[in-house]
Amino acid sequence: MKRRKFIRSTGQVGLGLAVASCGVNPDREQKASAIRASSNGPVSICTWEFANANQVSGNALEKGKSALDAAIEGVSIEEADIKNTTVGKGGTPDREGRVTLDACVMAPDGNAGSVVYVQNITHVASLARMVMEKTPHVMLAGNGAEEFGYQNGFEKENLLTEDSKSAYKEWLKEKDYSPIINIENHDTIGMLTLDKNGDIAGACTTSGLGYKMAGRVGDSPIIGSGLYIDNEVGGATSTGLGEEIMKQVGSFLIVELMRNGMSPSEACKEAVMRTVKKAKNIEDFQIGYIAINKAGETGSFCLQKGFVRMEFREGENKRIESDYHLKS
Ligand code: SD4
Repeated sequence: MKRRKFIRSTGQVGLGLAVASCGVNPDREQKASAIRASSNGPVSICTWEFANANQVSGNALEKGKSALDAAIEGVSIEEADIKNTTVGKGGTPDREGRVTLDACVMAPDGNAGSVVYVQNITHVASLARMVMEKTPHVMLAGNGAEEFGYQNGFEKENLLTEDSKSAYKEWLKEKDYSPIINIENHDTIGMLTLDKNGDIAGACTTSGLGYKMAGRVGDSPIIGSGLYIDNEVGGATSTGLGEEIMKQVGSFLIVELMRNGMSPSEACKEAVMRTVKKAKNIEDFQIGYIAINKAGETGSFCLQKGFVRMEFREGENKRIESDYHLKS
């Protein structure tokens, strides 16, 4: 058996056992299969107020493009926007002044691709897709990912813009590392799409935490943490302090909770509550999740006030404020 096939099949066995051991409630299972049977696409949702990106994705879906094509088209808008200092070109650098990008994608067939620590390519979600489609691997890092990109037509670019460079020079004066909740450090774009065929895909792309340690990689490119799709159930993606999201494998957790009957909002809330139970200093950071199920129902939940999602449905692109845990 080929390695990839082996991994996929053992993964499925593992999942089956996990579900069996939690005990599937027959009512919930019935509800879940009814939801799976009635898809209401197309729908596109994304983290934060990336209205333009979500509109582009929504328009692509309306034109009949696939969920994966639409998600990547959508997030590419933010990767190319040099005014956005948390995604793609123009992203805030690490403490050594290097911009390092992370991204992943997941397709309706369960395939996944990811790149981490990419320093000279803007469209890392497309690069992650290429890893998924053209290599026997899921994740490529650093120079290897870049070399693979150049061999496949990606352009080498300097991602540090003049604005990011001067902000970095300012930062060097104090070298203070205290992320500001909901501001510069928390604008990763995670996007989930449900196309006209009822298929679900997603993409997540970021420059990670601003002024992070050299070599640091967050949740965004980690399949299961920053993004997870199971086309039989739904998808989830995250934003916020990656260290806390990774510890709960948050996006995978949300999809499994939806599989067992929770609505997207309930599942996002439960994932945040796992962090609330275990993490220290929850007042000092933000985490937020968005999710979609097979019926096109969506939801979100976050730790602190201030997280929003965009939602495109029936030609309308709406800003929706997320419910949150820390209410004073
Ligand atoms: C990270 N989760 O690298 C990302 C940061 C983020 O909005 O979401 N910013 O930890």
